[in-house]
Amino acid sequence: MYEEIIDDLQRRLSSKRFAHTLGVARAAVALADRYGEDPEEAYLAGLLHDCAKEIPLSQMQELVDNSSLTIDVDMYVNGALLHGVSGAILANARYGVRSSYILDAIRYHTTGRVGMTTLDKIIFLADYIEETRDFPGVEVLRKIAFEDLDQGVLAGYDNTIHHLLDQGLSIYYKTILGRNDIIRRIK
Ligand code: DGI
Ligand code: FE
Ligand code: FE
Ligand code: FE
Repeated sequence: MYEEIIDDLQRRLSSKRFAHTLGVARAAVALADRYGEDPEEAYLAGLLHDCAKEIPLSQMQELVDNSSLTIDVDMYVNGALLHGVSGAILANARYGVRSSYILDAIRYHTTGRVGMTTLDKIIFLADYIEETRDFPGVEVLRKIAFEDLDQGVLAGYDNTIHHLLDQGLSIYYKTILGRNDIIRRIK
């Protein structure tokens, strides 16, 4: 399935990012099986989630400028945040994805959002737990991800926020709003 997309991604991504991409697609299928989502949609969203990750920030911004999307400035100036939005635009324009369910999962894979869909959560989590990831705590996160999807997403948020605090980086406000929303749903 999706051989043309896979070949194109292999040409456009570094080998490390390409391996990560295949890992996310596979992890997304496993999570889709566990949580009753369509495995093909999960696979495609996983394949394309980082398709814009390695283009220059100026090109990510150009994709946004030429789209109908409006983005707040905190996200617009930060490629770590903007590549999801730009990736969703590219998934549509270059790879022909028309499903807004899939495009949104790509768009929100880094920050999450208030009211995440099941596919949003699957891609958000697959990004952390895929087979090439080996940060401290990844095994625990893998276990939680297959026990309870919302608890997994919360653990993912907490991991990211810990990391940002440790590095002295800013925390995008919608990341906080997304985490608060998951906590509200768990209770
Ligand atoms: O693209 P990946 O490296 O596979 O993973 P990602 O899209 O989940 O995260 C990309 C980067 O974004 C990662 O280095 C951490 C950073 N990030 C995630 N949430 C926030 C953030 N950076 C800021 N400043 N604020 C956030 O809320
Ligand atoms: Fe990403
Ligand atoms: Fe990723
Ligand atoms: Fe991530």
